[in-house]
Amino acid sequence: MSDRRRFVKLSLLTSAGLLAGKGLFAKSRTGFKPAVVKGKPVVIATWDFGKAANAEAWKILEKGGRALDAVEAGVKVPEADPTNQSVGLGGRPDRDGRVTLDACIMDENSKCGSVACLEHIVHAISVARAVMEKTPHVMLVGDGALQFALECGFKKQNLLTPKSEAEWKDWLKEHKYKPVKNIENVLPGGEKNHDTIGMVAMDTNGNMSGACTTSGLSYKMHGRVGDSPIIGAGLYVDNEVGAATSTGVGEEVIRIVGSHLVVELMRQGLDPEAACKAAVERIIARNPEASKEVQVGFLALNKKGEYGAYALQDGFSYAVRSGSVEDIYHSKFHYH
Ligand code: SD4
Repeated sequence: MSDRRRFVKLSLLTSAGLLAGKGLFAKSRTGFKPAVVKGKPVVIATWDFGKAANAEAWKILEKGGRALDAVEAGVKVPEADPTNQSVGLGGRPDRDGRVTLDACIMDENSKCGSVACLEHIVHAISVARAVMEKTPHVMLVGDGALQFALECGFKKQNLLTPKSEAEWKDWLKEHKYKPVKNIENVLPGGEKNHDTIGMVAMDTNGNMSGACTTSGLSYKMHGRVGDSPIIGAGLYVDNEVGAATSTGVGEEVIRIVGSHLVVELMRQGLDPEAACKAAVERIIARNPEASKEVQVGFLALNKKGEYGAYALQDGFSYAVRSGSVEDIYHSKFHYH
């Protein structure tokens, strides 16, 4: 997994070479500096699997469709993928063996919807959108979220795949059944045990939306909710300024209301990467020792179509799709 993430590719499409000559791209051999593409439409998403999600979102954006529809369609790709063990179907369960999903969505009018600790429904993001569009509320949790989803016609199904179930049973053998700080961050063998898809987009009309969906930290306590469904923490969109999303250990993100912070920093004039970096530094300043042990990554897009990311640790990647770029980049990070 980490090797794959270290794999950095900066293969811009053919026109990119010409554009680079004109200084439109900040081209870098390492790939650490993202190409700056001003313009719309554009969609960015967390991790390598964001690339396939962006491709789905792009089908809507390139036809002039709405960013809200694009981000929902985009994140449904990893939600439906049983091999992705951090989102939707096939997500790793909590300590009780229950797959509980967190998701939220936000549009250009600051309308938003969210579900937390939702079981048995693959497309948590679509339930979140239904909360936004069909109820007077922003957030539904647990049984109430499930009840609402079923009333809306979503299909109930078992989200625990045989692979995730077998791994959970193995995990139970070696781990004490109690919360231990940071045990959630790394699986036996050193593999990181969590990811999330956070996606933000700007459509041809210049409107921005975002979506974030996850099964959360693996083997979390039952009922634990992370940053991903919390508007302002895992996702924030301000159509005047920009949008941001996060991945990593949600508790750290919630403490600084991370995505909202990134957007506010962009409002004050920081570019997306600088805003993400400042948010990461806020986490470090709050608790320098704890910040060494966890991963958090932020990803942001501003109204000009510029994007950037920053993470606590090495390994965070993000995918970009625009009229001239379809690629995966390696985020800069603090701890070397
Ligand atoms: C959470 N932020 O539940 C999510 C998990 C995640 O990379 O993003 N992991 O805390």
